[in-house]
Amino acid sequence: MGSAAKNEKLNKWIEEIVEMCRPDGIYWCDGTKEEYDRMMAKMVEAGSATVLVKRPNSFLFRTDPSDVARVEDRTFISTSSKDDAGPTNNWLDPVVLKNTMRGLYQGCMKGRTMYVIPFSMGPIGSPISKIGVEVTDSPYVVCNMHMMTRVSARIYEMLSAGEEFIPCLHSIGAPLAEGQKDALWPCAPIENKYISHFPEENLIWSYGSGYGGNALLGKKCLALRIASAMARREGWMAEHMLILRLTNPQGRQYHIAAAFPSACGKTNLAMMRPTIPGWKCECIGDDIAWMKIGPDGRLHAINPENGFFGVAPGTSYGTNPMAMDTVRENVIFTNCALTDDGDVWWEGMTDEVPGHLIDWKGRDWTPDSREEAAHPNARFTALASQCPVICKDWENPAGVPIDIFIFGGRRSSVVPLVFEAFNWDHGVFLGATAASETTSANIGAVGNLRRDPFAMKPFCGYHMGEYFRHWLDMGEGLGDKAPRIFYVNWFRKSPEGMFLWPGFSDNSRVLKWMCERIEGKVGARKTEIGLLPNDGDLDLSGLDIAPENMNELMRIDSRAWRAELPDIERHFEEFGDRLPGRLKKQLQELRERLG
Ligand code: O2Y
Ligand code: MN
Repeated sequence: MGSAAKNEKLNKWIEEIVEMCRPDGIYWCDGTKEEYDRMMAKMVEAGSATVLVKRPNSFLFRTDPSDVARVEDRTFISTSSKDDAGPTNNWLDPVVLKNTMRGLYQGCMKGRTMYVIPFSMGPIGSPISKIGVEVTDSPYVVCNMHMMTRVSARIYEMLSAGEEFIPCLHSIGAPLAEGQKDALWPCAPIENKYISHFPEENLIWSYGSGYGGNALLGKKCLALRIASAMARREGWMAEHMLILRLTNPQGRQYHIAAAFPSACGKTNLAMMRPTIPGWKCECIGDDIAWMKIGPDGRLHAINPENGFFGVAPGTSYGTNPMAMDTVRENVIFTNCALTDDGDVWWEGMTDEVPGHLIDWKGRDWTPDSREEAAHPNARFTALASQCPVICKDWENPAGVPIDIFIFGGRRSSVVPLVFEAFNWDHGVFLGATAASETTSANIGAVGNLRRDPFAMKPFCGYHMGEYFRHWLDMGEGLGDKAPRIFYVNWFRKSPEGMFLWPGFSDNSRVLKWMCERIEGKVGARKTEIGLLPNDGDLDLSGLDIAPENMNELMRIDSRAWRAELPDIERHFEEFGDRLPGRLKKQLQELRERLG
């Protein structure tokens, strides 16, 4: 077996995988455009990719209907002790899980090529970055990894020089017998899908799915689940957060990192164009932030990713023009509908609905069809560098200094538009109790309240109680250089069920208030739940919003907040004795303030 790197651990690992998975051949990726083009051409020839004649160098894939999203039920944090995975994770004993998975991996790459993908999460060589090597039998994964991570032959040189790496094993779990015709989207049945993490040895094993977060292992698996466990051990932070830079008319820059559960508009906020005159917003990342305390004592963040794996439905020139411009060319679309003239379409993309489409399942579709044309979790994969508002510092190896953390969720009532935490511990309490109402685009029955601490429930690679403690510890390390913490809710509704706040570009008004709080330019009124804007301090100029709607947006209903307490108590009880006493104290203080 030839190898592209002189690294004993890598080569031994690859040998073991070859022995177990039995691929027909091995291909060592180099991340070049030529490699991408060649692999994409093969997939077009095989019929699994469709060329989009209307979008230069862009392709459409349709997955198997059973393989359309992350599979949380099949995602495991496998630590020696169950307690270390905590109550928010599925756990299996590592010996048992590895045994089961070895059985599945046996011969699973027969009839296929095994690709070795060397990649960096974060700019190659940044002190905050990490190297991974993904082994996969899916050419779709290779092409997506080219965009979502930095795939490069330079990584082989770093590995040859002894650099550490995180091994990520992936198989779609669909071996081909001699002469067997391949499926357009081969994958394994749901009961054989496993997305497994072994945080004690920084190892990822994924089997059976070719989709998104299950298969592009640099993203949720490495950059969040494994990285969060590493970050705790090493004293940094791996968070499910967008990063943006806001610049005021005087040129002062503010860096904001915001955590929202899936389906709350993170990509839209990350690429927002402010409505307030003179303010500028630039995108650094839309999903993940890695943060370390720098030599200046401040928290510096990088976006470890190289691209966007964004939800297509609902994205339009109205909701996110910058995303629309990002996906004009060089894009991989997955599970979108195909137009008759060779473009993609999805629900919410245009006001006018095309008269005929091929839907995400490959069937004729008209507006009379009963099902949606694009899958609700249809995606675009595009390079971050193609975003018109990408920040010039988005690849700065030192990262950007974070001024503001924002938490939030989708709440049709109770939670006001914006408030500030009293202090770090209170901010951690807000993150730890963050909740969102479920929509058709995410988990559970529509309208259920789901506690999703720090938007990390599906992504924390260890016990969530310890994760809260880590946040408290980081606050101690940062002292008076810690970012200020805010909580927002863009989704409050009137009693008639109408959204009260316009959202999107007008969210810049809320961000401006946060920046002015930092500068000490505006005060705030102390309430039971936190610090709220004083009347007149939120810049509403040019916005046609009825005063009664503003009042409702900012209203604090103490009774409704008191009614939240039992749910927060139940939520905290889940973490048992691993729940930090300082968070119990925060809950007690909230209880007392509410009276
Ligand atoms: O369903 C998937 O595999 C993708 S999930 C995803 C993709 C990009 C950014 N965030 C998410 C998420 O679920 O938070
Ligand atoms: Mn996400």
